[in-house]
Formats: sequence, C-alpha cells, structure tokens
Amino acid sequence: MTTAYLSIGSNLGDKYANCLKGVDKVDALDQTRVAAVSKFYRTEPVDFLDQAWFVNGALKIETKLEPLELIHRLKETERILGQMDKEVRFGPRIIDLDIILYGNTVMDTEVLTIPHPRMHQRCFVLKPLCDIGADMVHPVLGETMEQLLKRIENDHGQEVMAYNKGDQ
Ligand code: PH2
Ligand code: MG
Ligand code: MG
Repeated sequence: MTTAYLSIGSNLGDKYANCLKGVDKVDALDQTRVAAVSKFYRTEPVDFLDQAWFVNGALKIETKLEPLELIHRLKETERILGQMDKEVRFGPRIIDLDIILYGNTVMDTEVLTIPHPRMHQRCFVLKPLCDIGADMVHPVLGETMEQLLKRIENDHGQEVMAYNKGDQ
C-alpha cells in the first residue's frame, strides 16, 4: 500500500456535487480507499483566467495501484463523470483529478510527473492539502506543504475561500 495525495476540482455545473461524486468514485476504485478528505474551497482560476471560479479539495488515499495505473483509472473516472477531453489547456472542467504526491516517488514521464510539477505554485492545491497533510515533505523541494503554502499564500490572483454549502 502506498499513501498518495490527489487534488480534485470542478468549475462546471454543480461544482461541489461533482467533487463529492469524484471522492466516491475514487473510493470505489480497485485496491484503493480514501483515507481523508480535506475541506473544500472556492478558488480563483489560475493559468487560464477567463473561466469560472473552481471548487477544489484534496484527498489522501491508500492504494496498491502503481502511479501509471492510478492516473489511467483517474482519467477513466473523469470521463465517467462527464469530463470530455479538454479543448483548452487549463480550461473549464466538470471534474479534474490530479496526482499530487505518491509516497516519496519522483518520476517524470510524458504522461505523468510526480510530484505534480505546479503544485508548489498553487494555493488551490496546497491549501486543502494542508488540511490533511501539512507536515508532509515535498520529496524534491524538501519543504513541508505548510512551508510551501506560506511562500505563496498572499500572492495576487490566487484567492482561496472556504466553501459554504450552497455556494456556486
Ligand atoms: N485547474 C487548472 C487550471 N486552473 N484554477 C483553480 N483555481 N483550480 C483548479 O483546479 C485549476 C485552476 C488545470 O487543471
Ligand atoms: Mg489540474
Ligand atoms: Mg488533470
């Protein structure tokens, strides 16, 4: 069993409901269980700015799936939940499931890079991650999730607010 951390997000349709469905689908994957779920947040879009705010969260999972197997199953889950193959890089999506950390694995292939190559620049990833693993150390950068978040949490254009039930 390996402990891995996933980021989950949606900015189309009922965003929060989409995220909850995503959590259930991940928990239902073979040889995988969800061990912890962060709080959820309303987050300002980054990278591709002309799109709706997101709802984002993070999951801690225990899995026997290898990283490449896991990413394939997550992509399959995205399709089941209605995510079409993306037309716009970083653009709107019903559901996005990304592998952020997979144990202490460091890998860089065409299909998958672990740790996620932009995680340390993104409040919408680090803020929820800190709810469930603030003391985890980034295997390349050598800093905890909490330290990484501190570096960027006051950056412009990265607003992250608590999600309240009923928010869209
Ligand atoms: N995902 C992206 C691009 N930009 N911005 C926010 N706030 N949340 C996301 O999940 C997100 C994003 C590409 O995956
Ligand atoms: Mg993503
Ligand atoms: Mg993705």
